[in-house]
Amino acid sequence: MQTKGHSRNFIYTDWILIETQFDPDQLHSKETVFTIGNGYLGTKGSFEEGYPHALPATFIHGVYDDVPVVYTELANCPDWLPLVVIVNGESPLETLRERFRLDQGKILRYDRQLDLRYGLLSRYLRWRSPSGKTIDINFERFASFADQHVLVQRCHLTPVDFDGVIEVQGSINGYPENQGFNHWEGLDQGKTDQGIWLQRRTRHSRIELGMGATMRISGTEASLQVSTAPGYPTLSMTYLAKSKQTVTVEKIVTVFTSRETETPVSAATEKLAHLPDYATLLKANEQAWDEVWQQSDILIEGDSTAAFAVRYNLFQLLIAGSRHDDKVSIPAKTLSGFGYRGHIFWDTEIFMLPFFLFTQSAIARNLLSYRWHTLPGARRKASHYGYKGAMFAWESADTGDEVTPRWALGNDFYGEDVRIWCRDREIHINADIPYAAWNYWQATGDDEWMQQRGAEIILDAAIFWGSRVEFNSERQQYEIRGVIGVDEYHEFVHNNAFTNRMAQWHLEKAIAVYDWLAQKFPERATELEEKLKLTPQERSHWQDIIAKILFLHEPLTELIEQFEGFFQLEDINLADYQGRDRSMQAILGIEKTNKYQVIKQPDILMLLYLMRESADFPYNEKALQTNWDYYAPRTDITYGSSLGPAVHAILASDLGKSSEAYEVFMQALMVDLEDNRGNTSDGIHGATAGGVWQAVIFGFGGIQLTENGPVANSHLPDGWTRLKFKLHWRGKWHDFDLRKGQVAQDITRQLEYLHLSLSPNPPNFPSEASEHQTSPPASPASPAPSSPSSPHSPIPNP
Ligand code: IFM
Repeated sequence: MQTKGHSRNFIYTDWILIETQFDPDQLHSKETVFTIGNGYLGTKGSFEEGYPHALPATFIHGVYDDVPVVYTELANCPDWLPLVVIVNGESPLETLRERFRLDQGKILRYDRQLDLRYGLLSRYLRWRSPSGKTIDINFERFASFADQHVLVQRCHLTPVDFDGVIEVQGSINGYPENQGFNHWEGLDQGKTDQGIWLQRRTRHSRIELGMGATMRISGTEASLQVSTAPGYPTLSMTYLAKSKQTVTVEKIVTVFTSRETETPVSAATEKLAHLPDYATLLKANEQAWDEVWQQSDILIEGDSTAAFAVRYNLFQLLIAGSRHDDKVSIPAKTLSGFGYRGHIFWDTEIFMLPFFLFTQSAIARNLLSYRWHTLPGARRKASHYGYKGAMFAWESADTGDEVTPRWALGNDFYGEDVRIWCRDREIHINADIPYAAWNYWQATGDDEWMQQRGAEIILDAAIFWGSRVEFNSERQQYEIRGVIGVDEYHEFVHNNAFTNRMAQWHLEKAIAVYDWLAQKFPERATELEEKLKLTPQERSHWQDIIAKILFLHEPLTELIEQFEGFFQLEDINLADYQGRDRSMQAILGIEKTNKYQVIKQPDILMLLYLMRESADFPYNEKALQTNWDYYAPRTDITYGSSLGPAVHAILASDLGKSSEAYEVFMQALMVDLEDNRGNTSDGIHGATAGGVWQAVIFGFGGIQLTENGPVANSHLPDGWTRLKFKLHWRGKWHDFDLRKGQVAQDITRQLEYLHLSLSPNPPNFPSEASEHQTSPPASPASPAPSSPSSPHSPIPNP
């Protein structure tokens, strides 16, 4: 294994993250960093033997349960990790029983490794017990990528300087906690020929879970005992250990819930009874990962930190994306933490989805189908607020009903509670989801999905806008008042440019989709017209809104006002606050922040990014430069939202500001590996991970989507000598192998190139082909012809 790089906390090779020292102060953030998973569940990197204050957690997609204040949360599931090693004296009768634990005795070697290639987490330890017995212990675990219901652990034990009795206890802990709250009630437990099982049920949502476990030992004879302590079934193996002789213990766990089968316990025990051996399980897991990396990997040469860390971010997305269930989506903190309670935000569609869309489109389809399944909740929300159509939840969970907490509790006895307004006002999500659905269709040509599901999402969410806008008769324009834009530092604003333009874009696409449906699938069009009460009057209302929605922009300079009155707010020079370690909102307080021109995360710049390929208002070269110059210095990029840096990296890269682009890119890239926002313990920053992929592909790779497929006009950061990846686009794989110095940095040509025509015509291209196209590595992109009659326009945005 060749060491390639290191950071403050780790060293790593191309694929392996290595931690060589255990620091109890970083217990919780490291539990997040070493999360493993398989798209069905995620398990934090807690230790097999436990640790004081550890927060082991396994989250299974869709297993939500009620909880006060935040309505519902992903329930931490029974813990499959416990694997305890007890070193006894010379004989079983001896009373000195020393349990291996890191907070006692002496750690002589510590080495924790996460192998991204196969999702394998291992630890190599040499431990001296308080009484002086030394033992080498090597733990290994993976959540099978080949069979999502199978979880595997292995432990090699080698006494260094003693003979004696060793006991290994493997358990299932049926008392997992969500920060002090236990969601589970015990139903039953028992043993079979293969091992133990546990049956639990969530208290409110009544989701049943069945878990089974078996243990095997090799290298010695052992006696097996089964203990059925209530809620904590345990298998114990005891054997006589010899100095320098290695014994291997395997523990294999199976898990099902009533979301997949009516009889989770039988499914778990049945699978346990037919398990192949460890080597076969491992091989199947490796093959499954090989296939995925084959499509999703990014190779970077010349920058070992980026090379590893990009893969790390992709790994975290891959283990979070559900491959077999289209009723779930990826929470903001993936399946790796308690933060945001497993709720789903726009983070998924706008930040994470493009990675899946272009490399694992079946997962992208599942993610979007989740929104289709949750339309009933979105309709209930709209009707609750007095609107029509579907109003997607700002925070969504199993049903699609709004689950953003109304209040955040004050930090101390006398602190004021804070009203959270996003649930009521952060409505841009209603265009963000259709934006993603449209892009999925454009990139895949999946007409089947569009007519069955996508169209209903796009049309019903458009109906919402029709009822949400207000006509200002003085101005003779439509307005959207009382919103929170992407920039959450301003909590009650009128005519936020992002919201207004995205709503307008959405209505344009809704009309295009309706026309396409009426032409290609008239029965489905009629069905939806009836179901959604979609009348010709409604559609002409949309046209009227498209023509007359207010957009505050200065045509001469192309400067866009973030919302009405933004330019009248007090200005701020963020350089005056240099050396701070908190967000501007934390420094100024909520009320005061509202009064300043300080922005939590790119808002206008986010809009320009999303519109960059539409060649449509407001995107153009001058607009990008002008608005960057105005808004970038006013954005709290380091301490505001973690969603910001990747977006800035892409735009800075477009503008030829390569060192600035790289600097903010690194902030995004290392957000969890370096815990640079101090909240990695809450879980992986899923949106940032998705933003990292977009920054590499669309920023540094300079990928633009043309009629002839994706084309690169790369601007690789200093030091990067090679960038290699592939994209799946309209039925074909496109391989890119970009080398430094071979592509001219020509911002003018690049921006001209973005001005592709936008036509409302639906796509019309072959839906599946396996042809591979290798892009010429050295050729700068040549401007694509923009033909208004092209059946492939409009080009989707990344
Ligand atoms: O969705 C984001 C939002 O844009 C900024 N605050 C955190 C949310 C969840 O990541």
